[in-house]
Amino acid sequence: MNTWLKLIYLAAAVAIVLSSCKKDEEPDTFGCLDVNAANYDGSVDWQDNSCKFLYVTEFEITYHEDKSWDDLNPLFSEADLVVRVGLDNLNTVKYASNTQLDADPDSAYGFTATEQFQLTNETWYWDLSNDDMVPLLETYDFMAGGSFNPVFSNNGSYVTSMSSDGTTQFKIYYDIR
Ligand SMILES: [Ca+2]
Ligand SMILES: [Ca+2]
Repeated sequence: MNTWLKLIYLAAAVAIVLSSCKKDEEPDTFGCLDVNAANYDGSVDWQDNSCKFLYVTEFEITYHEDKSWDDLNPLFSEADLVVRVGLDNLNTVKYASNTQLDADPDSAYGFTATEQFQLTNETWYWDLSNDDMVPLLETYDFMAGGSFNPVFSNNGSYVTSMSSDGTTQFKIYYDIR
């Protein structure tokens, strides 16, 4: 090998060592690399145990179309609300509420979560229906529905989702832990 070639190899080797040294001098950063977490940070180097997740505590439904929902039951024609929440276009239901009888179109109705399940970073679905409480006089009717990403739109305590037809507001309250 001639001298020039040796010098070039030497220079290249020195450059590689210097650049790797420089890289190693940057301090490693630690944080949460789980995309389902409220404190996800894709810029950190290493996962630590700081991840905090969203756990649902309460659901709230407000507003629906003010009309006679149970036409054949004139004494109780107000809607009887049932809320469902889940994944996969509601093919997987994670929560279904008790029935709120004869609901007022402008009042807010809260439902405590029976299980505080984790809200993951994906599209969640909800819908609101008018329950069929009286046989023959009432039918089960879809009223409104929508979708949301709880992690993407999280504000620290709840997510608000308007129904796709704009009539109904749905809120999910959660704890971060
Ligand atoms: Ca009714
Ligand atoms: Ca009904």
